[in-house]
Parts: sequence; structure tokens; C-alpha cells
Amino acid sequence: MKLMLYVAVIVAALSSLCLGEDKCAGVPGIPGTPGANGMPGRDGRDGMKGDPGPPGPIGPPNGLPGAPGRDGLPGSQGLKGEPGEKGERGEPGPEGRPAFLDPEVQEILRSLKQRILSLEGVLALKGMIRKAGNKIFVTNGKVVDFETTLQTCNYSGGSVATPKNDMENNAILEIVKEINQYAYLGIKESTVQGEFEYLDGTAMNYTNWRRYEPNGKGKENCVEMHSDGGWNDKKCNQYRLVVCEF
Ligand SMILES: *[C@@H]1O[C@H](CO)[C@@H](O)[C@H](O)[C@H]1NC(C)=O
Ligand SMILES: *[C@@H]1O[C@H](CO)[C@@H](O)[C@H](O)[C@H]1NC(C)=O
Ligand SMILES: [Ca+2]
Repeated sequence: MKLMLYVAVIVAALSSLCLGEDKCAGVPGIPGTPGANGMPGRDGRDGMKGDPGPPGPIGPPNGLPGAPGRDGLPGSQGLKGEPGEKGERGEPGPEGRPAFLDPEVQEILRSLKQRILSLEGVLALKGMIRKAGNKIFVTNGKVVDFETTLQTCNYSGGSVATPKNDMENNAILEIVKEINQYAYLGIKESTVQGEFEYLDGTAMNYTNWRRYEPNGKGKENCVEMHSDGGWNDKKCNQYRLVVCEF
């Protein structure tokens, strides 16, 4: 078809050439027969990959087992095991600073001291304690016999008030006057009638007997302080103010 059109165009062109001149170049010949078909062309390139097809049918139930599933959640904690053997002793650590140089220890000590002073102030204000040197004399305000006084003081980590000089005697006296009750002292009659000693059996280095005391002659084995600070030997079953020392 294309070829035919081509031939027609050439024919037209030749005839027009002829029109413009005096003599024509003769009549054109008949076109030849079309040539035979050429050889088939080569194959084109591969096309694009198509979409995946639909899933196939489920296989028979007795197929091979599938791949193992994922791990489950962790289980609860097991029982505690037996303790292991004790390890070797480690190398000694570096030498620490002496406590009195450590600022942290210093600060703790300072605040402890402050707290204790505050507490002592509160108790002193209530007439419950009196200080004398390193000793603190304390009452719980109760009035009991000597045996109970001994136990009460011991249970609280102290001992029965035992004045060993005027300062200590006066400190106890202030409590006695404050509460207005006589108090037993940490003094007892020794195995020698009419002689007295400290509860641990040691000899006394200070006494403050009232006039004509002690006069019990073996019948008054305990010692009480009166409201003038003087001492009197007395039976141990009387009810007297508990005063302990710490
Ligand atoms: C007081 O308590 C101490 C222990 O703190 C004990 O050894 C002592 O025998 C006790 N004394 C009395 C009289 O109970
Ligand atoms: C008796 O000895 C004690 C120490 O055990 C002491 O505190 C006290 O002041 C002494 N008393 C006198 C009067 O020297
Ligand atoms: Ca007496």
C-alpha cells in the first residue's frame, strides 16, 4: 500500500515535469510487481512482571509440620537458690579519715549535740531532770518502794541516784523539792551494822547524814533524802520518789 502511494507520487512528479517542457521524456513504464515479504523480525524484549496470582488451595491435613512459632511470654520467677559459698576476703580498702577530721561526721555530731541539748532543756523545764557534771539525774514522778526503784532505774539503763559530792546532792535535792517527795538513794547498809556503802559494795567517799542519823542499827537498811538535802537511814518498804542517774 505504501509502496503503491510511492509509485503514484513519482508518476505524478514525472508527468508534471513533462508539462513544463516542450518535449516529454516518454510514457512511464508499468510498475513492477511488489517484492516478496521480508524475513520475520526478531523477538521483542521481555514484558513487565505480572501481579502475584491468588493463593492456592489449602493442602491436605497430613502435610509436613510448619516452622516453630515465636517464643511465649517469660514465666514467673523461680524459687531462690541455695546461697553460694563465701568468697575470698577482699583487699583492705584505703585508710579512712579519722572521724574527728571528717566534716560529715562533725556535722552529725554537731546536730546530735543540739538535739540532745534541746531534749535536756525540755526535761529540765518540766522538773524531770537535773544535770551535775557528767551525770544526769532523772525522775519519772512515781513513788515506789526501794526494790521497785532499783528495777525501774536498771530497766531504763541507769542506776539509783547516788550523790558523790555536794553538786550531785544538790541536783537530786532540786528534784526532791520540785516534786515534793523524799527519794531513796543508791546507798545500803553493809553487813556491818550501822555502816553504809554503795549498792555495788564499794566504800563511800561522800556522806550528808542529817543530825543523829544513821540511827536504824540494822533495822533501816535503805537511805532516803529529805527536802533539806540531808540523808536518813530508812526501811526499804516505804514509798519514795524514783530518781535515777545516768
Ligand atoms: C542491772 O542491770 C544489769 C545489766 O544491765 C545487771 O547486770 C545487773 O545485775 C542489774 N542489777 C540489778 C540490781 O537489777
Ligand atoms: C568521790 O569519788 C567520785 C568518783 O568515784 C567523784 O566523782 C566524787 O567527786 C568524789 N567525792 C568527793 C567528795 O571527793
Ligand atoms: Ca533513820
